[in-house]
Amino acid sequence: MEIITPILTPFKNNGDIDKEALKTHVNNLITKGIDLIFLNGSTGLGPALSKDEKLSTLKTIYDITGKIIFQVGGLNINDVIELLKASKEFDIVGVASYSPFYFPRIPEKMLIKYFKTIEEYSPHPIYIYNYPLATGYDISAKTLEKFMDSKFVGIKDTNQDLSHSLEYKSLKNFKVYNGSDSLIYYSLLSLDGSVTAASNYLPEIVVKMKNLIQNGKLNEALELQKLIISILEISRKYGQLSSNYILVREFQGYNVGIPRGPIFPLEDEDVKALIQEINPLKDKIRKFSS
Ligand code: ELE
Repeated sequence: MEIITPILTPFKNNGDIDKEALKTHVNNLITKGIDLIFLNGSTGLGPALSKDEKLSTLKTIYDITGKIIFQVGGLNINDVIELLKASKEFDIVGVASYSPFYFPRIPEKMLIKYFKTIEEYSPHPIYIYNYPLATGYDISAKTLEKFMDSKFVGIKDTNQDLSHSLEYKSLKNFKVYNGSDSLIYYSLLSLDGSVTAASNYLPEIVVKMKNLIQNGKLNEALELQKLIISILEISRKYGQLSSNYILVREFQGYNVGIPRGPIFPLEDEDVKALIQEINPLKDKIRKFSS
């Protein structure tokens, strides 16, 4: 079972990517036992990054680790193809893409064509990123069966419905991860692992959950899941994507810059309120991490 961090992308005040902050963050995650980094995902504001920025996050992180799934998806197919070609220079675990989004009523045949194009150009194994709530499309196990072959090695299903993720397990030699922070425990128990945004700010807790499950201590592991859900509930009030930046600073003790509009940084009063709400949980976290 694997813990995969969909890494956030640190920005400077001028809107550029803060590469040093990104390196510090990856270093910490790998040191704390995270298995893989999912790059340019939703938490990384992938749909809001340019082609060049997507490649620059890869170059930056690759200095530290090759344990990377490189998300290349987008609506400009030329950019997608260029990123796939450029990824040849990097010895990484795989590439990934979400479905084309925004355009309604795309027929299944076209969705399949999109992934077949990725297959044609990818020098690496391919992971599908299924996030129906965000993209408007569901790449179900049934759809996947119609086009998948050995180059498609796994899926990250961001879905509150675990049974939906479980359906992919019927596909042979296929890794299945759920991407919801509220289902980390269940994903570790029943799938190949979890892609968890919370592992950005509490990697030690998520890694501990995995170890507890591996040692059969399920009740203790479930307590950690509950803790993460309570943080999630708080952070969603202020905007989960922007709150992640504050939570890394609060829980890990270093700066990961700020998000970039349209995912704007939290205003000062919201930062204050968020910190006030999570402060009472810090003792619990310390106890659980030891
Ligand atoms: C999840 C989102 C969804 C993480 C990525 C991820 O960022 O690429 O827990 O459903 O609100 O897709 O964090 O979060 P939930 O894989």
